[in-house]
Amino acid sequence: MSHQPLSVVVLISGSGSNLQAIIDATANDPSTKVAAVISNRDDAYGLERARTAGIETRVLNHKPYPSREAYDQALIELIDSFQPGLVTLAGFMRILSPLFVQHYQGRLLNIHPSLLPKHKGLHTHQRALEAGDRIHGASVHFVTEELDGGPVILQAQVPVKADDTEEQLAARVLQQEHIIYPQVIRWFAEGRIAMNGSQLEMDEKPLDGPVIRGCPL
Ligand code: NHR
Ligand code: GAR
Repeated sequence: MSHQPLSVVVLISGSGSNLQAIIDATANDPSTKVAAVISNRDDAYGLERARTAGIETRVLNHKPYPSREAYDQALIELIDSFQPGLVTLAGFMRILSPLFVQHYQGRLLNIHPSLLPKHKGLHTHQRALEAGDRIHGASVHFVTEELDGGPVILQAQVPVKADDTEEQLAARVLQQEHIIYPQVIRWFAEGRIAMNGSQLEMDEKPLDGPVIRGCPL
């Protein structure tokens, strides 16, 4: 007996390299299907990647909406028209209101380019360099109302090298993002991870800290 595949809606704002990693990982995986890609920007390159893969795309521009809540309500209606079991933020650059987050509680994931709880918010690579961090990385977490504050499922560490530029460091982190985001989506599709209230569970047991992929050499 096989289940219906997990249907995933991916939200993007830009290049969509994480989207590409998700597309590639799910292409030969009958357990998961990308139902649609939604961008708040019509010039996001990720839309092109989705079209190339034969995936439905939609653009919902936030600019004409009078408030964050009005936009988020429209976004909910658009997403729900695809009836997803999982919604993933992949370089989606809009903060989401409590109304949105509550609607998708337990089935909304984000990838954030830092070792949370360090460097929440934007410009994480620059801030890791300024802080003199020796290790940096990326985190996949369930989204809660607290920005970049939801329970972290999986992190990948990368070394910060002595003369790193922001771009070099970002590229090293991004490479790991492309491994860990599809991994977490696979775990979700297999029913291995869940958020119960605010408690993260893996294999039906509480998981009180993230799984960590150590520093590659
Ligand atoms: N929403 C909630 N409620 N919780 C989270 O954890 C969220 C979220 C929405 C997005 C991604 C996030 C990141 O991983 C994310 C996590 C955008 C901003 C931001 O300041 C901050 C964090 C994240 C995404 N956005 C500006 C805004 O006013 C716009 C910036 C721009 O357009 O360039 O929305 O880092
Ligand atoms: C990724 O590094 C992702 O972690 C980050 O933006 C990049 C998107 O790249 N997300 C955020 O900073 C969210 N605020 P991509 O479009 O190529 O996947």
